[in-house]
Amino acid sequence: MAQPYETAAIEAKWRARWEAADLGQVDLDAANEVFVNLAEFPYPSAEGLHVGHVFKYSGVDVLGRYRRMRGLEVFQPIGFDAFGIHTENYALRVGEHPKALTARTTERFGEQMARLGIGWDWSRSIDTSDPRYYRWTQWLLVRLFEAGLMYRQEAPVLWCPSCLTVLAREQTESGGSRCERCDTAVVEKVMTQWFLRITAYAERLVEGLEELDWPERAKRLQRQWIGRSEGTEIDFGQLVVFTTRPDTLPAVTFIAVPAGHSSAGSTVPHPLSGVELPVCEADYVIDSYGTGAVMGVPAHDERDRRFAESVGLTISEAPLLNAEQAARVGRRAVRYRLRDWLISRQRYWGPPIPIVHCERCGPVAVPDDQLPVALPDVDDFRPKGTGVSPLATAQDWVATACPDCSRPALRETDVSDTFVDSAWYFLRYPSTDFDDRPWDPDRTAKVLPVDFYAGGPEHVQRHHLYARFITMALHDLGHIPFEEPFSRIRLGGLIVRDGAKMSKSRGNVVTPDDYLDTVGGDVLRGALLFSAPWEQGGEFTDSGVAGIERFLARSWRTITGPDTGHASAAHQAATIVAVSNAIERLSFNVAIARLMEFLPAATTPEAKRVFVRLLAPFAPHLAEELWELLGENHSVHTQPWPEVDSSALERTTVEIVIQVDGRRRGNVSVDLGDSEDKVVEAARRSECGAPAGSETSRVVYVQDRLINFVTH
Ligand code: ANZ
Ligand code: ZN
Repeated sequence: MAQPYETAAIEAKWRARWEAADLGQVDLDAANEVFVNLAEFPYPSAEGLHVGHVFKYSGVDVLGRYRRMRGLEVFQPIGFDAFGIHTENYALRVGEHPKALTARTTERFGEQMARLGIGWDWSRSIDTSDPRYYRWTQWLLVRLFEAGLMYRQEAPVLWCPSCLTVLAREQTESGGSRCERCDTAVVEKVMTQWFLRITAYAERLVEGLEELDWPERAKRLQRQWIGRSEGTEIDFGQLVVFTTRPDTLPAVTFIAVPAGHSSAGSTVPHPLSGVELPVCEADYVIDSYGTGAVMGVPAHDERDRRFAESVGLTISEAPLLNAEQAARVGRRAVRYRLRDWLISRQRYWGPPIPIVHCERCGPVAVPDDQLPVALPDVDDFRPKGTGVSPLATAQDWVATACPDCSRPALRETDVSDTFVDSAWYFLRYPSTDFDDRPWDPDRTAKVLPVDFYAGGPEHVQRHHLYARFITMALHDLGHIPFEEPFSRIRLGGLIVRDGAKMSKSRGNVVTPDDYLDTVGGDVLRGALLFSAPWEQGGEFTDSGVAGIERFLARSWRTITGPDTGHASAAHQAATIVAVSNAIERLSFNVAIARLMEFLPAATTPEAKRVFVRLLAPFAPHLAEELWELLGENHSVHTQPWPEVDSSALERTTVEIVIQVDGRRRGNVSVDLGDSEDKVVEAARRSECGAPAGSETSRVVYVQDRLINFVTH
């Protein structure tokens, strides 16, 4: 069997065979239990995949292939988040129509993913810019409008003078001052815009986190973003303030309001002393937080002190109220930092918001049987900067009849935010074969929610939050049976090069093509996964690529070589356990290291069959070829995962010490090598007083030894 390992030929051969056999496809109706293994779908807003994508998708694919071999029906769909500002800005830059661009780039992305051997179910792919998809995005908005969860309001909004559109606060950086897409300083404008009432769900969005299997970091980020605050509302005459320090009331010497507030310049009475206090304009008061007015306590609050000193206001050292007195000065109130979600975009490349404006009836939703409201073709799709979308230039399209009274009326010309498209896309995947409904109720109940979601930390405060809100709203409106979309989330780390994030300006960008053409898909995915634990991210180096290249070549030689050795049952069992555990905790680098270490022992027919199956999730093409050369039936990817001979196993569990703020509270027994998340869970289950997520500020985990919950 001494044949050369011809990577390119082998990979092309299996790609074609898998495609013909629809290997990625799962019959959702016939399946018993479906495991939804989901990765965030890409914006096709570049010429091809980034190695960061390759790292993320390869990890998801390893997990999916592994679970399939463990006997689960794994549904692993992919699509394209093609509508929206990301794609449109790229189209503007390269001077191509976004529709033509999307057609080209989605094709490219698909090709690259196939060359990486990523086993998506392409039969259920979606493209958010396809009318067959956005018809249902519009349907969703109509449902929200009917339920009072979508409304139109004049409000100060953030406008990007470069992207020429308003942005959600979530799409700005540096505390709402810069556009996240182009880094231009944003300006405030007062405009009439569409909003989704996410604030109605603020409480549930906080509470629901408790039950989810998400990294603590993701929960913390969402909690911070929602910004729940318990405080007191106190009346100062006609003005109401929100404070978390009612005990400081005696020391209040002024009231601060935002510039332009109607009470600025007047005075209001102190509720205890009756003394008239000045109402001052201060730029640190946020109009939309709390009650929009702050009681100024310069003796106890740093910002108030600086302000009082700068404008010469009195500072009072009056004694604080005790707890009992403080409870009587106002009303308990809960306030949130979260604002309603601004979804209007004065752009071209998105779903037209499905509303008609009638002089007599006001804004009227487009009836379901007239959806989709197709995006009109316009000659010039560039944003105009006039505050209206380029859709307004399509006059024949704008002029329509009111769905209610049939009089002449005008279409809404704004399109909706791209985050609306992605807030529900996972609901569509299982039901792409239905054109008369957004999702089929039975299919949905059987397949969803998503079992595993591979995300990016940059999406926690937006996409993940929006998807949770939309899921809760759809649940309440009776459209789906669950309230949380993603039972388990893990956040992928960043791949860097030369110690730095890849960027054009640094000149350290590597493209997957450079490697796909030379070393092939198996080596590229292996090299990325070997660089670091998936959740941590790591460094992409050419020596890493060379290392995996050597390992796969050695695998080829050993497996196609003579049966000589004598394998140890204990070694084999320990390898199977270690590789399985490492995959479960997404430490693919550790799994590959165990395979490297086991390879020299894979010299008996039995050990070779074990090795090739363990290798299959990582190097799908090579493993398939080796499986065939071993005389086995197609396909290695549908084989059962190797069984562990438990009598051959040595120690695999360890006792972990549980601490709270450094004090020992007990012990818990876990599997050797368990992840932090698993140990956190086990510690909480053990009832030794490990605090809940909301009470934990930080967790310190020393692998296989100790876990410390920090609560302050
Ligand atoms: C008096 C006071 C005294 C306050 C003191 C703090 C310390 P969190 O915890 O984030 O909810 N505040 C209330 N509304 C505000 C607004 N619209 N813009 C800016 N600041 C606002 O913060 C609540 C505290 O932030 C409130 O409690 C209020 O200042 C301020 F020694 O009231 B405090
Ligand atoms: Zn009308």
